Amino acid sequence: MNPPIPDGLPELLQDFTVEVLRCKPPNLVEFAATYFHELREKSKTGGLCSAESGASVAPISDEETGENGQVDDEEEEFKPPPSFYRGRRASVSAEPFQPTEDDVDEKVIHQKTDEQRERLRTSVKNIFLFKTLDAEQLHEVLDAMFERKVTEGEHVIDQGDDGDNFYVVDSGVYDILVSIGGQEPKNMGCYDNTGSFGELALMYNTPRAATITARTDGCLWALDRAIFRRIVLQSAFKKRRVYETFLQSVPMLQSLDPYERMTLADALESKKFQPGDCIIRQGDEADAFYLVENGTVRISRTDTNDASREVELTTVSRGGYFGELALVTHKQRAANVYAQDEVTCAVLDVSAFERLLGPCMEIMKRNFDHYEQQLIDLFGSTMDVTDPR
Ligand code: 1OR
Repeated sequence: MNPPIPDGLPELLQDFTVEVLRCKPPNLVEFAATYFHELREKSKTGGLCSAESGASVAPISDEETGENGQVDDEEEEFKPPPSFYRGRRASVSAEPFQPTEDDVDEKVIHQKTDEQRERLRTSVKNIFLFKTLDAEQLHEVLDAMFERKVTEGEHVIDQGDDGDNFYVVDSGVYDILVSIGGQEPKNMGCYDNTGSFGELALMYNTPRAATITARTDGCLWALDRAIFRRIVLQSAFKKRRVYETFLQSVPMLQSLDPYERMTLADALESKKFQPGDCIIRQGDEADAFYLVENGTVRISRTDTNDASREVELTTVSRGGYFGELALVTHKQRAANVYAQDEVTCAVLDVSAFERLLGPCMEIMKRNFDHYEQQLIDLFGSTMDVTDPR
């Protein structure tokens, strides 16, 4: 006699299989571990499952977004993504973010020498979370930041602790260690003389989601929690919210960790195009990567046999991307891209593309063979797809 099949097993395996087929994860074991871990968390908290496990997250509704795609409701309670309920005190971490909760109006000024101010200006140049600040806000933030010297081996942040400061790296190398489900912390990467960290606990009122240790002596710029929340938080948070939802739906980005998708959201900028606008011109230098948020673009290439003629190659709609080829190959633009109707793209500049989309490089490169084949089909030649002429 066959042993009885436990209740729920077929459904459990079926759901998991559907997610595997939907997400096509590069590492099945890693995906399974995360999927079942999050399923357990979900059953404990009764909460949502994040895109990391591939489980669906409701798309942002029209009522939630205004004309420019921003979240309208100022008083909305922002909940942290479930993947960050990983600290020691997971139950405490579910406290939602209240935008006005710890407002402080006083200006805080930490005096700095000219040399310090100059170093600080350089360090914050590429901090995505500061991109949404106007000149006055940025000035206030820079005034409020203070220097923190760090020695090799020092723990700047411990996973599970309460959040006090947001940090911008001035110098030094800092390891990111994450313990999932109480297991030994794993090294997830590092900040090498650049970047920022410590925003999650301040944004979502959650315990620290990672441990950050100094691999070398170094120097950080710290911003106090209350000032971070008053000046940086609202606009940055809204940007994350709007893009996170969109980014979860982009198939090419499925291999990114939810945290990596958030950082990507910080770096994106929306650009609108009118029907017929040329977004990319064949032969131009490449400076950005585009994800289609709304509308459709058409891609064409100058006919190799008749330079006055353009041959249609393909169209790309919401969730698709373009502009990666020249960035990856460091060559000129290989095709023209036009807005077919009203188009909104989320645009990533070249340095952010290189920093943030490394994990998706293989997926993009796989497409290059497809481009090559398309050109052979259209022009009958085996020319290099990366040749713009
Ligand atoms: P925090 O306030 O939680 C620790 O304090 C900081 O480490 C955190 O904010 C982030 O700024 C930073 N997952 C969570 N936090 C991370 C991660 C991370 N990387 C850096 N931090 N992951 C690594 C992604 C490459 C995902 C791990 C599963």
